Amino acid sequence: MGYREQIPIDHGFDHSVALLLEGYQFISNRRHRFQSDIFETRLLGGKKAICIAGADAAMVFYDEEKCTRHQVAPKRIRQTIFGEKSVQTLDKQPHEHRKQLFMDVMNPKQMQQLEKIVEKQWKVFLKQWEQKKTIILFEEVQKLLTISACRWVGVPLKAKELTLRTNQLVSLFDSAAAIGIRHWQGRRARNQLNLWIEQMVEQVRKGKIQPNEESPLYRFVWHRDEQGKLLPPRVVAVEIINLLRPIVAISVYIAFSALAIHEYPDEKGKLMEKNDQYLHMFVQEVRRFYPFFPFVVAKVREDFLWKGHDFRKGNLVLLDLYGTNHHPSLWKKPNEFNPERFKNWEGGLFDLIPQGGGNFVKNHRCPGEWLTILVMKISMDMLVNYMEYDVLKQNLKYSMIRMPTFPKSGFALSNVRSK
Ligand code: HEM
Ligand code: MYR
Repeated sequence: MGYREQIPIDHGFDHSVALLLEGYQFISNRRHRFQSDIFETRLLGGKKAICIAGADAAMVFYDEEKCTRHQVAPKRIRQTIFGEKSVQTLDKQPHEHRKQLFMDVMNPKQMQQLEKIVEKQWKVFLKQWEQKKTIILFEEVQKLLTISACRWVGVPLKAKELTLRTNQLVSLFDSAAAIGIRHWQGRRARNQLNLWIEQMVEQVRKGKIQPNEESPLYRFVWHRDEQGKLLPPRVVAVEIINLLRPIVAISVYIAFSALAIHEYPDEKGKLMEKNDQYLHMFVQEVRRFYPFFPFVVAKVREDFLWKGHDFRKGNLVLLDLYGTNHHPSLWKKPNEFNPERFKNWEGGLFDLIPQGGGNFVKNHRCPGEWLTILVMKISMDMLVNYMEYDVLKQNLKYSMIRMPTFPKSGFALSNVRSK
């Protein structure tokens, strides 16, 4: 028997409201208060929840013998960002089988395809921006990425649908942690998008739409589960949306990257050297530094003891992603923006975890991580080497409470021109 130690307790019946009020800092505020990378609180209707941070915490969180995702995501998350019966809610063999489908579409040929599509759309949009006095970069890039995502996945999108579908896809990730109207708009968007794609899946199965056989749409529609059965059209729709929505969400990182270039003027010169290694370091630092996905949630599968602390079957476990990306034992001067920290970085699977940690296939780590890095790199190259712009006086602060957060003004540019 190992020694046992009491986990510091955040007393009270339920802290879900505090979570919404404290946002990205909910876990770190308490970690500081308790001087501990582990504490216990109560969330989601008074359920015991153990919050943890750090690379060793990530390792235990992603140990599938210890923690599970099955029946963990609350309804508000399933009915907005995740969708019902999505890969996020599966476990063990069914998860691995479904996850392989996502990993398969991230192959080098498909990545090249995406690169071409995104580059072309930046050029198309740049021409339009040159005709306008001002633009809001965040909103424009959302549209640019909606078109790109639909082209890449194989989803037909009419020009007149662009604004509607863009807003719906954004609403899915904007609403998950919201209350009131913003949340209900997300649920409505989820229902409408499910219906749109579900009908498309049925048309593909009837041969009325014939996507390219290498496209994600084709592969997802004809994917068979471990029993050899086609997925129900609604589930295919949910997983297709699991490609479209997060590609549009990369707009948040692009807005933050533009902010970094603006706030740290030396960065622009370095990025203009067109050195792929530096571009990569810059993108990694943007993903580490700025807040996006605050934490991930699992449930204890069977009782276990970790560092002397009791984890009981059914307890919720929250892994602090933002806090781990800023953990002083992993990062020197964690609150400084410094791409140089990634020079010769020998990163592990559990330290830089803005998109989750661990193994891509066996764990729930984001299958779109490399795609995200690729799209960010293309976008930085376009911003720095293909266009010039003036940054208007505006409120570029970002909240640490609103989830997700982004520069408040959306990054307004004027006098955009090609170079
Ligand atoms: C999972 C973040 C982009 C598809 C996740 C997770 C995080 C995350 C934190 C959960 C990890 C976990 O549960 O342990 C992000 C961020 C992105 C992004 C910040 C930047 C915009 C993408 C892209 C795609 C994608 C571009 C696909 C095109 C998914 C899917 C899952 C996932 C399908 C569920 C994986 C599973 O449950 O096994 N992402 N992601 N994400 N992401 Fe991303
Ligand atoms: C995506 O999957 O769409 C990409 C990233 C979206 C990030 C949204 C972050 C705010 C939602 C917080 C929900 C917390 C759930 C555990």
